[in-house]
Amino acid sequence: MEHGNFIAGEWCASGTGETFESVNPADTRDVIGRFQASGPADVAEAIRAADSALPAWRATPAPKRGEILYRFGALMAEHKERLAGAMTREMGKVVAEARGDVQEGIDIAFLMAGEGRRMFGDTVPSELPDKWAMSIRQPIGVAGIITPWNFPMAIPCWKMMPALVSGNAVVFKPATDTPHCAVLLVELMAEAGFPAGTVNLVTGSGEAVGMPIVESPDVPVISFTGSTDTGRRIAAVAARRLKRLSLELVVKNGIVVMDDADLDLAVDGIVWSAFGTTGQRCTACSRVIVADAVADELLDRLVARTAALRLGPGNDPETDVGPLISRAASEKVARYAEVAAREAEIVQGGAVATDRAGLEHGHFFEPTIVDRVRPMDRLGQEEIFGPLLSIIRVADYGEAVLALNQTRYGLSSSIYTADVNLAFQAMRDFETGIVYVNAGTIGAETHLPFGGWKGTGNGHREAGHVALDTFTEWKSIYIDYSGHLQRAQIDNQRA
Ligand code: UN1
Repeated sequence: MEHGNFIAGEWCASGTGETFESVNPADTRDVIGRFQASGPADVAEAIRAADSALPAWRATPAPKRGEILYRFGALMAEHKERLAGAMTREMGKVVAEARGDVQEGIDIAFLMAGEGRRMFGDTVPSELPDKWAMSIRQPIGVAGIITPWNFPMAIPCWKMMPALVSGNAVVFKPATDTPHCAVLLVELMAEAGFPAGTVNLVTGSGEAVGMPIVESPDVPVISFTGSTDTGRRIAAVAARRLKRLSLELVVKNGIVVMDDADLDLAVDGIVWSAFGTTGQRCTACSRVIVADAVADELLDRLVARTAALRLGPGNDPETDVGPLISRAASEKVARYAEVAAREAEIVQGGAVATDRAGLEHGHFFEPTIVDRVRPMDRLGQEEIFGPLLSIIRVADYGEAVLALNQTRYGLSSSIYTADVNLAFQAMRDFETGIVYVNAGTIGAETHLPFGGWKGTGNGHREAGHVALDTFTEWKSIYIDYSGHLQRAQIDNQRA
């Protein structure tokens, strides 16, 4: 089946006349549909539609805008099973996790719907008598939303819900690997009642669709999640045009296990964080930094648990670990497994798993554990984005902190310890936007800020009420009701 773009409230074909296929990563013979391979002219049309919708949308009271977000969240909840099934088919994650992805979209829709009635500014005393001082948020304009395939519903919602509730219109370009998930979302957004032109979907490549959005002078704010190379290119263009830009890029998350940790708990958290979503979460754990005293014991238990994980298609209830998103992704993990074989010690997995019955048409890779990685090795430094976990052995907490922070990235981290003092030191010392104590690195909730330190981002946050910061301008307003000239910083300083 062929799916259109959604522009000015209508489903339509691209002017290019070209389409591309989306396939099931667990079985590439299963073609999900054909999608518009759009070009710059489609982007221009979508931006025009968004621009025309803006005046009425920004004039709509925010609580009213919020009501549409509530309806959208409720529709997602009503269609949760259908959406999750479609997501598993297109992206590969196991159904329980696909449901979680949809749920995260629902959560942010409801959170941001509530922002329609909050959207707090400050009302503060003036330094002068008979003068009022306050600040309000206002929308920026047309927002360009460029999203990855790994959370194909949650992340578009993280970006579009705060943009829309604060009165912006959006042009949404989803990842080329998951256009069907985007179409299903936008269908429900239209049904929820977002006015024509406030939500526009244009499918296609980063070059032909993404970059024209970023380059357009009529799109003053961009939110992007993806690779650092693309992020840098976007940042350079956005800098030339002085655009607002929120970036969520490469990660290298770690879990520290101290010698007093509950090892069963740690193993549960590590296996879930490293191999859940086949290691394809921004928050996934790719390094375990473990105290020497318990390293062998932890590794034995980890290997036993990992060896028992069942690979398979995500819609099979027996499956623990689904496929990678694409052949390229699987080849990338295989290249890192070669590095591991040369530079460290593979103690579990390490190969593509297509030779097993039922897996031959998908992008399956064995959950892999590599021991004796050093912090500055390639495996300790580079993002792999797949089911490959490195073990780094350290002597004590001091070495652990050093190893954990010795990376250019900083999204999520965790410590397993029974020592309350160490737990608090970790909360202070770990250089990441998210820190967990006695839990793995994945599973952030939507009402707290989400984002990375250092090279993972550019200082902005998604989720939480601070997500509004990306999509709003502040306006400070002073009302002088004294009836005469009052000079700030001067008249109130007279002796
Ligand atoms: C991502 O992988 O980009 O914290 C998002 C988590 C999820 C979100 C991950 N709530 O694992």
